[in-house]
Amino acid sequence: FRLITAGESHGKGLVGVLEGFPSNVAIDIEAINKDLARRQKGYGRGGRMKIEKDQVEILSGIRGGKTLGSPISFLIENKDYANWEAYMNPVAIEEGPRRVTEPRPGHADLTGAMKYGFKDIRNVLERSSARETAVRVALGSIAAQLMKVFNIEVVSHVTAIGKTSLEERIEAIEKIKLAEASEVRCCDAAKETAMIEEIKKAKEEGDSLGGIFEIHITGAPAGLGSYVQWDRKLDAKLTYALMGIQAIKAVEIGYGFENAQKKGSLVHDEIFFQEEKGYYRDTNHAGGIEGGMSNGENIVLRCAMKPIPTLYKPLRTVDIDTKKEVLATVERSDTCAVPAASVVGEMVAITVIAQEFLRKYGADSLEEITKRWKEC
Ligand code: EPS
Repeated sequence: FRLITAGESHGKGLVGVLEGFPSNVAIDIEAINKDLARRQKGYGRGGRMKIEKDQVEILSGIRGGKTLGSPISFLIENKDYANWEAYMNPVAIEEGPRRVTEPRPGHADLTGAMKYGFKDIRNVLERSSARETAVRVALGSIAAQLMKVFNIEVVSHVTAIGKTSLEERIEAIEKIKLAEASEVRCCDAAKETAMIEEIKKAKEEGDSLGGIFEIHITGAPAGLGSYVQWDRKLDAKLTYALMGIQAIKAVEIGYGFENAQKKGSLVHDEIFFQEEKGYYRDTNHAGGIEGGMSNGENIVLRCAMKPIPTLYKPLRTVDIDTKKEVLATVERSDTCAVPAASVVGEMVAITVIAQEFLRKYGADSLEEITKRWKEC
């Protein structure tokens, strides 16, 4: 299936379209709304999240709680549009008051305005905003509901914010799930406190913070993706999609960077077999992907998010009207959105897994897919 998202941050709303999704899949709309609410949480978010209460309004493709195989489309309303109508109306706007001419270093602002020929940077920031990730969460939540039928699930947790990071990698899914109750999605209570302190301090200083989150996918069968062509590799597809999330600057599969500094004998996961289990490994340094294919172990992905470029203590930049040195625009913003990005990452990753799953097992109806899945 393919996906498309639309919508400006302070426009009327956000729209998602999912085309090629199979029929007869039961969709719980409240579960989508729950995932949207998970994305809105997180210590370090700004004032905007107090205004919004993201919910999907399904426009097509689902009837009586089941997918039709036709394009699924939905709307997520921007409640803040009520405050922005005069500046964001599609027909006529009040020019001037909300015009932005001081591009923020690290943001799409300057290059976006140059590329599309804008004299108002607002035209760029409205779409480059991470508000768009709400749509990708809703799309991913639909994909996740399909994957759950086949016992494939996704979890995530934050492993670092600013200078605070977990000392060890955690592989136990039950432990990772504890992150759900944390304000920063961190499953270690001491680190959670330190992360919150760092965010508080950054906020006081008018600064922002990035961090790292980890995604674990359980239950994926061996053989998603393929080794036969570079652009069919599962790791290539996952990293492509995850790098498409705003502010993500690096993605690692399993112990990718650590493995690079070890001998092969310490890196590669030995293969075992048991009648009841089939093939399995006792270690998972590969992060569940070998030769561009899932190998049946948990798929482990780590993403690094840069600090948000909107600063209350702005950096130097150049005004696009005068070409004089000025301080960058100060827009209302979040101090840290790593916990929110962790939820987005989950949903983006499970979307890719669902796409590859359907490529392997068929994509018309749930019944057909189930039959193929049982046969393989
Ligand atoms: C964002 C700036 C803030 C964030 C926003 C992303 O919005 P505003 O400018 O309205 O205060 O809250 O994130 C969301 C709206 C969201 O839903 O995640 C930005 O510039 O990227």
